[in-house]
Amino acid sequence: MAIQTIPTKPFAGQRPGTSGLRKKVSVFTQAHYLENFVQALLDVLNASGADAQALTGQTLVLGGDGRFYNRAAVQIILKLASANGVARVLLGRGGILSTPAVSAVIRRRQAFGGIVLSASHNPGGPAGDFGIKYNAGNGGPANEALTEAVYARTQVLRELRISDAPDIDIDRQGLQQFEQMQVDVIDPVADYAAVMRELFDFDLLRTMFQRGFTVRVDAMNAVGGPYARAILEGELGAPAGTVVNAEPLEDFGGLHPDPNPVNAEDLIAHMQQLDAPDFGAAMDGDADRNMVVGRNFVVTPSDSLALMTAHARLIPGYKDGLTGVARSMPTSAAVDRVAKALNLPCFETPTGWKFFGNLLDAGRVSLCGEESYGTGSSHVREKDGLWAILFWLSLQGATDRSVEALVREHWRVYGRNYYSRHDYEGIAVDVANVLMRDLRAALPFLPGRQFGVRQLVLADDFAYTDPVDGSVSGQQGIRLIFDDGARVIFRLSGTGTEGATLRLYLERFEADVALQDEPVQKVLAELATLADQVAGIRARTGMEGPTVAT
Ligand code: G16
Repeated sequence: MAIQTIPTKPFAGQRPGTSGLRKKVSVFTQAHYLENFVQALLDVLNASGADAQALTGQTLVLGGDGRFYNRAAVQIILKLASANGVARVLLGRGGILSTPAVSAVIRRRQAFGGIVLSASHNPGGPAGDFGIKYNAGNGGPANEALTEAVYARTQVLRELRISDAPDIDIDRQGLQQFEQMQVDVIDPVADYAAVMRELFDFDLLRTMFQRGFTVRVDAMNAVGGPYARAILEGELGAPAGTVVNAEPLEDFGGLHPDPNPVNAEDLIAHMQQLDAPDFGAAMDGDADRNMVVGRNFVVTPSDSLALMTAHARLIPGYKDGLTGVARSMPTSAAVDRVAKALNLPCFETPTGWKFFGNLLDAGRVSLCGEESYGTGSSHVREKDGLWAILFWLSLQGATDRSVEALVREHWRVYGRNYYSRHDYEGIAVDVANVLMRDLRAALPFLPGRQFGVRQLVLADDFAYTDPVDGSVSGQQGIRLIFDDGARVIFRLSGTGTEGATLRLYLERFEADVALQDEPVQKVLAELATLADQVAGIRARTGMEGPTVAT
């Protein structure tokens, strides 16, 4: 066994997107593709600046969502890590760790950082997607400075340092020696479950299940299954079968593990039946996203964040109140209304969980959320699907009210932010870029224009100055804001792997309780037409409407 130095050539396009590097499996399995990216990452971490420690001699956490290529990628990364001076790797058994679990393990064990193997909600299998991202010592996604440095390194990389040691047994828990590096194969659930026990009243949840409260959690054949089973069925006494699609499969059993009403239609159908469970929820590929569903009632992620903020004090982990809240810019402003009423600071960040990291580290926010079915808190530095499920269960236990009753009461008090996201997928990249370029060029001429009953009061390209480190991120989405508070936002997705996806976010506020029960798409149709009028989506893409509306 020896450390080899192997020549390599840079690949174009290894720039991480909204959340790490995501590509088709066929791209990742090209000779040296994964190796190059990981070598670049390790080089950057080993060259950390004067005030930062280098990786050599440190501990890294490693695990993924179990999708196709996960197991092979783990072996490759171990060989690179050992040859690049890593002292110890904490590896989830079977190569499995959910994204929030990686964050929990990094934090609890004070690791240097961690590598997550996941393309999140993107489909898996040999024809699907694979992904890799790095989380720093705070447990959160690497910031843009680091991801850019890794990208720059990939462009000049000429050599790999890699061990030729044989594969290790990743299914055997415990310590194994790998060259001069130790690999500690750990239970993927234990650290995460310990964090959940600190936040929630498990006795209350146990009592709910004893009294016959029924739940259906759809893990979508992805990594959330083992976590939900261990905690809900194992510890809290929910009946077996509460968690469905609970076995992580390499191709997610053909499901698209994105917990929204379109892709989790089976859950929606179950929650519409007469004998539906009291509560339903789904998680995505790496278990950081969640969708909350009551009986015949779907909660939008933006509303979920607003309700969590309003009721946080009912949950033991947040009983002393929140320091502040944050949402991504395209997320509805429902939470802003709660924050105002509770006199809490409320931050608006660009899309991407990484932008919450500084605010959480500085103690300026305790809860954060995004329209893309993500909610989380300061307990880790990632969004967290099962945490959100336990939060909503606890909320129902503490108030003895159903999901629907809680949301309707919320709308009555704060008003309803009607909200929808329209995705136009698979657009030619140049068409999408020209659309955004033309929109940007039109921005100066839009304010003051009348669109039906509304006047446009602000048109800009969202830019964010991080209040903690002062870094500036520009071109984060085009916002059209109207005099009645309605918003239309245009962004290109940073997580897709084929062509471009245009995301159109529509929002309108309704204070009148009598008007809060209208079909969402009907209420927002006028804004969708207006968006098309301004951006020429149909004419440019040739598409009659969005491929997915959630
Ligand atoms: C990632 C990011 C989220 C973001 C989402 C959608 O989620 O972590 O912050 O909201 O992508 O991003 P985009 O609109 O650019 O596609 P995940 O669950 O895919 O890691």
